[in-house]
Amino acid sequence: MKAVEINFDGIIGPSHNYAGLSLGNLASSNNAGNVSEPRAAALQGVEKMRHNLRLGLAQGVLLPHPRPDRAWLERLGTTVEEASDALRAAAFSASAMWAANAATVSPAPDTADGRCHLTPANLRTMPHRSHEWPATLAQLRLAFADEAHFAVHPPVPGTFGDEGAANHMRLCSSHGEAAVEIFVYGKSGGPFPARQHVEASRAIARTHGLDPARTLFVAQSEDAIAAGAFHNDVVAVANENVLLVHEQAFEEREAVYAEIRRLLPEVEIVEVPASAVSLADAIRSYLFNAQLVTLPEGGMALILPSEARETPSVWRWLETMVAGNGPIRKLFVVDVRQSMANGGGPACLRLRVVADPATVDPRFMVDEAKLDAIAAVIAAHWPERIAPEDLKRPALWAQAEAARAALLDTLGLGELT
Ligand code: SUG
Repeated sequence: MKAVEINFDGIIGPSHNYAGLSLGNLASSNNAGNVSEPRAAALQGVEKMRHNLRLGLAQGVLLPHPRPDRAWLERLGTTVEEASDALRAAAFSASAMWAANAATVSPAPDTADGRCHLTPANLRTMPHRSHEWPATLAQLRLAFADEAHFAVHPPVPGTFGDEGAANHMRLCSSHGEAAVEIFVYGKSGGPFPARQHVEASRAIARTHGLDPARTLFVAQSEDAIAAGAFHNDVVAVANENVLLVHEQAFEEREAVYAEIRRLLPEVEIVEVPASAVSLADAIRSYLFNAQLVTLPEGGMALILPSEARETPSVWRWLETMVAGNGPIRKLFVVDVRQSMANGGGPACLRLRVVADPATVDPRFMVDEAKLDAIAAVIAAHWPERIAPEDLKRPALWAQAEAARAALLDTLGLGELT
C-alpha cells in the first residue's frame, strides 16, 4: 500500500471536565465551572471517527493519559490528596484528547533521510498541558516504532514553547510532492499568552531535516491571538494545495501569501474576509478548525463542528463558497460539543500523519468494529458527569484510572500503564 493521510484522533478521556485552565482560550474560560459529560464527550469523538471512516478516510487513535497524573504530582512534591485545587485540576485534565497538540509531523518526502519525523509538543505554556509529553512520547514510540519509516524525537527542550501540529501546516502539490512546511509562531498575544515560540519551530525544522528553502516561519497576528485564536488552527487550515485562511490570521499576510505562491505556484489560497466573517465569529464557530480532507473519489470537503452551521455569517459564507468553482466542494457537520466547550474542534481532536498504514502498529489503527469495542468500554466505564467539586473525590480518581485500564486492555496496549 502507499502512503496516505491518517487522522489519529485523541480518544476523549474519562476525566474530561471544565476547570477553565486555558487563559486565552475563550471557550475554556467561559465554560469554567460547568458540569462536563465525559461519556457523551467520548462517544461524540467516536462518532466523528466513524463518520470519517465512512467517507473512506484512514483512521487511527491516540489513548487518554493516566489521570490524575500521580507521577507528575510526585515530582512536584505532592499527592492528589494533598495538592492545591489548581494543581489537582491540572493533574486531572483530559487535555491530551486534542491530538493536534500531541506532536509536529513532517512526512517522509519532506525530510533529508526520507523518513516521517515526529516530535511531541512540550506544551510548556500551560501547566495542565506541560505534563502531557511523556505519555505522548511513549505512545508515539509504540505506534511508530518502525525505524525504517519513522523517526520519533524527544520534545524541544528549554523555555521554547511548542504546541505541535496546531501551529504547523503543510502544503504540497495534489500529488503530494513539492511540499512547503509552514510553522506559525506567536510574538505577542496582547492580554493572552503567545504559545508557540519561533525557536521551537526552528529546532523542529532542523531536527526533522527539512529543506530550509521550502520551510517558512510565519508570525501569527497579535489581533488573532488577542481575539482568542490561541493556536493557528483556529484561523487557518491547509490540505494539499489548498489553504483556507482568515484575512487576519497572519501578521504580514501579503508577504506570506507571496512567499507561498513562489514556492508552490499551484497553491489555492481561499481567504475569508473579515467583512464576511469577523474574527469573533470565526473563533465562536471554529470554522477554521474544520478538518479539510481530500475525498477518495476526488475533491475536498470540510468536516465542521455544529457551531459553524449555527453561526449565520459563517454558514452563509460556506454555502456561497461550495456553490462556487473553488476546490472545496462539500460540507459535513459533526457534533463535538463537549470538546468544543473547552476550545477543541474537529481538527484539534486529530493528528495527521502521512504514512503507509501497514507501517503503523495496528493497535493504533481503527475500523468500525474496533470503534464499536471502544464505544462499549466508554459506555461501561466513563463517568456520566463531572462537577467541579467531584475533582476532590477519590472515587472519581479510581473510576478514571479503571476506565483507562479497561480501554488499554481492550486495545491490547497494557504496556502503556
Ligand atoms: O490547549 N483546551 C485546549 C484546547 C486545545 C485545542 N487545540 C487546538 N486548537 N489544536 C487548550 O487550550 C481546556 C482545558 C480546561 O480548561 O480545563 C484546554 O486545555
